[in-house]
Amino acid sequence: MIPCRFTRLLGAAALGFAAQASLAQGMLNVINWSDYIAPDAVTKFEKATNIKVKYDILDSDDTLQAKLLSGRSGYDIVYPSSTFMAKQIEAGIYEELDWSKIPNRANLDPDLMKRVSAQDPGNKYGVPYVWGTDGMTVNLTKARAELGAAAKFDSWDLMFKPELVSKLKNCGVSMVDSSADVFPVVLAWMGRDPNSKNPRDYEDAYQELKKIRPYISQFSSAYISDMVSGDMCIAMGWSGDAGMIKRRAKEAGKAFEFTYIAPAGKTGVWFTLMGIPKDAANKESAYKWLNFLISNEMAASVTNQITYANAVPSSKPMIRPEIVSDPTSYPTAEQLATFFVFQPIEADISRQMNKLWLRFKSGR
Ligand code: N2P
Repeated sequence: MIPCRFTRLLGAAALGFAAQASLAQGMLNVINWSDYIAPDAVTKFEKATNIKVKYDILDSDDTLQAKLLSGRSGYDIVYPSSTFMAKQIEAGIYEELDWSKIPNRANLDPDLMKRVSAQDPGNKYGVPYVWGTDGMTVNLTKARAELGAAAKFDSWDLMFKPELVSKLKNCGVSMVDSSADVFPVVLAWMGRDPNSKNPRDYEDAYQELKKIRPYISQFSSAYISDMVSGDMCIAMGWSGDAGMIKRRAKEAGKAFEFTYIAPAGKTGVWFTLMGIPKDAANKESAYKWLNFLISNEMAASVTNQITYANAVPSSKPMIRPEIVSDPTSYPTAEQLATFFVFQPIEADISRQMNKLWLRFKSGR
């Protein structure tokens, strides 16, 4: 039997080694959305930097925000939507970036930086990652069978009109679990200001949503596989996910025809940013990650995999032409001119929205 003192010593040595290894190797704790990075990005980063990455998945801006506001989140890199980050910046939770540690900043699109600076003044806290629109991915093969050959696929009516969405109930209706996405587009569809500050508008939008509640099969931000398998035939969600649905369905040999609808004049553009929480334990590693992700190679690789438009114009020659030319990923200038930009939501409206959202989801 090994003497107890000896085992204790062994244990201590092992612990010492582990601590040393992680010190020498460096650590990085990342939390990002599902299907939102090139699958080999983490291993490439680990190889290039000798930093070990722990990678978690988030399912909504609301849950990320709860983690960030509850004190120490434990993350070194987070991926909020710019509208949420704007409020989180006000709450003082982010590290002011030392851009000198991100030399690839030179790659970032100046126009995009300017747009983002409306929500992150002076671009002090956020590094633009990718951007996209809200819309609907539709399995035309299945939806046509329910709605008839004459059905039109160009407006939110498909999702928000009870007489239409009720017909899709059979083949599966998915909606993002995000009040900050759904309320603005419902308001736009109703002809109201999508970024309204009037509580009355949200109450009215809720009344519309209530009518379609019986026909919604699931609330989810990770609906790609449900669309690929055919379990859902319409998903209110985001642009790049549509590209992935199309590709994965093809790879899986599914004979479905898919389309993405971003209704002209009735939907919005959003930006995902990367930020470092103030209390991050591994800030130097975090800077390396930021710089790595906006290199031409990585930015191209991310867009090639997830089909979301990135913030690095010089990566375009490396992006597959069918993605760059697809208005799902890169809306045309004419489309963009009709789209609104999602704006940060004030605390009182946000509280009201969350309350209505819970009521809506639970069917009350
Ligand atoms: C997840 C996409 C997240 C987009 N696949 C957030 N607006």
